[in-house]
This record gives sequence, structure tokens and C-alpha cells, in this order.
Amino acid sequence: MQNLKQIVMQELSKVDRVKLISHTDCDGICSALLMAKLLQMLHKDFFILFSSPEEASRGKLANLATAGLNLILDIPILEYVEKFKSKVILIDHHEYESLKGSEKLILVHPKLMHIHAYCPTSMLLFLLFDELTPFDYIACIGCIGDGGGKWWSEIIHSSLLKYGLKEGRDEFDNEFGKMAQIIGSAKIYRGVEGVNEVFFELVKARDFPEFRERVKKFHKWYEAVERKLKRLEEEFLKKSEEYKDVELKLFYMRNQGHGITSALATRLSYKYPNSTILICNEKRGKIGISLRRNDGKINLTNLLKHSLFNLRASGGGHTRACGGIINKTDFELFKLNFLRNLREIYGKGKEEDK
Ligand SMILES: [Mn+2]
Repeated sequence: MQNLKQIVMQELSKVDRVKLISHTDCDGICSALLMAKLLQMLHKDFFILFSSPEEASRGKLANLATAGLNLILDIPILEYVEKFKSKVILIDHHEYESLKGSEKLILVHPKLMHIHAYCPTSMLLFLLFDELTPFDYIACIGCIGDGGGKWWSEIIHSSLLKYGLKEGRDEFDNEFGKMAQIIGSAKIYRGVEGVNEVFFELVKARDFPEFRERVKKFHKWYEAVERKLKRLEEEFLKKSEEYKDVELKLFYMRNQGHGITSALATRLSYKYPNSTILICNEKRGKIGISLRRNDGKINLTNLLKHSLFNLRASGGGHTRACGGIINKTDFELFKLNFLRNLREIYGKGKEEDK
């Protein structure tokens, strides 16, 4: 761990400014905030850009990473590393087939730090840099926002205690969880612009009480997103397809934003932890998909990869949460592949039971 930190610090010491590129979700925003704090301590200038695997194709991201040193947070780019022309430090926790850096890319990944628990990028940064100890609340909020609260409950518990906050029934039911939901609503409510607004508001906060006050300014965004999610959940209850043999609930909708698709899938996965949730969103000839399985029974990264094989599509993520984009013309084929692969998993399970 120390070694990886030294490598990153050494690269930072060579430059006066870096380009920070981070994900638009709660974990990405919190990671960017933590990195901004570190860069301020090191007296480095930075330029911030928010992006996502869905909004910017990986090729586009390579063209955006044009500074002498680029720091990419919480966006999976490892498969596209040869497209990058400038030096990149990638700090990310997405699942990769193999973890390899290169001359141009320094990789920081939980597995390289011998962390085998699910570890969102903001928690990873917190563990890597002890300089970030005073900003534990930002790491906890990012971690909870990315569904990592269960794995890091000890750190979260002691942080809550430190600020005199109460623990609730589950990992979201506390002050950090509420703040995570507000920060996470920025992208859904106002896209990249909203994310920028939240970042520049929160980066000004010097301590936790100030941070909390600044987060409160965005509560209305969260409420609007909640109303929309409730409406979509009602639609889901009426119109979703259920495949009981493979514990799958599939819902097809049209012309929704990417953020709300993903948020709906996450919400439903907490409601139905023992079901595989597949939310499809048709928009401009493409189908965005969000895949969730909260009990961890199915490895979604493998399932999705096998189901997208040979299609004009991209996708990936984590064991319990994945996303992707498919050409509309390929969707029926994807669905066939997906159901066949899922049935195979269940079939195999039965044979092992015998
Ligand atoms: Mn993340």
C-alpha cells in the first residue's frame, strides 16, 4: 500500500497541475472532493471534469485526458489504455479481467492493495492517503452512496460517533446516508452541470458542519428525483416481466435519463435483494441497461460480459451492479443470450445441489 502511495506521490511531485476526471455519481463526486483536498495540501493546481462510462465513450475520454498528468477516478478505462496519449493515474474499483499498468498508466485498485472487500473509490482514496484522515466523512458518504456501507461499517460507525451522529437501521439510515442520496441526485436532476455545481459548492467546505450545511442546499433536487423514482416504481409494479424460474424481474421503459435508470435499478435491488433486476431504457436507437443483484448470488460482470459477446454493445461494472449500452437492433439477441446464460447458471446450481 505504502509503495503505491509513494508512486502516486512521486508522479504528483513532478507537476504543478493535474487534470482530474471523475465519475458523475456520488462515489465519483466524493472521490473528486477528496483528491481536491489532497491536491490543495500539496499546493497543486487542478482542473476538474466529470464524465462517466456511459456519457463519454472510452475513446472520447482518452482525447480529454490531455494534461501532462491526468488523474482518473472511478471510471473504468483499463481496457482502452492504449488510446491514451498522456500519462494517467487511474484510481478505480471496477472489476477488470487483469490488472496491469503500463508506461503511461499507473493503476491503483483495491486488489493491488490486498483489499478484497467491495471498496468504492472514495474509501480507497481514504485508505491510501493518511493525509485525508480529517475528511473521513467524505469517504463514508461516497462509500455508502456506492452501496459499500455494509463492508466498511466499522469506519463509518466510528466516523458517525466522532461527529455525534446516530446510527440507523441500515447503512443508509444515518446522516451520511442521507447526504449520499442528495449528492447522488445531482447527475439525475441536472446532469454533468448539476454535478459540477455540487462539487464547487462542497469543495469550499472546511469541516463537517460546513459540509453538511452546503449539502442541504441541494435537498430539493433529491426530493424531485424521489418523486420521479416513485412514479417509475409504480410503472414497474404494473408492467415489469417476471421470470420466476431464474428470479428475474425485467422492466422496459423509454426516453428516461441514464441516471434515473440506474437509480431505479438500485432502489429495486434493495427492495428485492433476491431477484436479478434488469432495467432497460430505450433512447435514440440505443438501449441503456442497468443490472442489479443485491444478495450477490449471481456474478453480474460475468453474466453481462457473456451476454454482450459479439454484439454492438459495451458494459461492465461490479458483481452486484452493472450497466451497459446496446444497439436497439441487437436487443432481442441480447435478451435471448441473457436468459440463456442466466438459465445455465440456475441449471448448474441445481446439478451441484444433487
Ligand atoms: Mn464507484
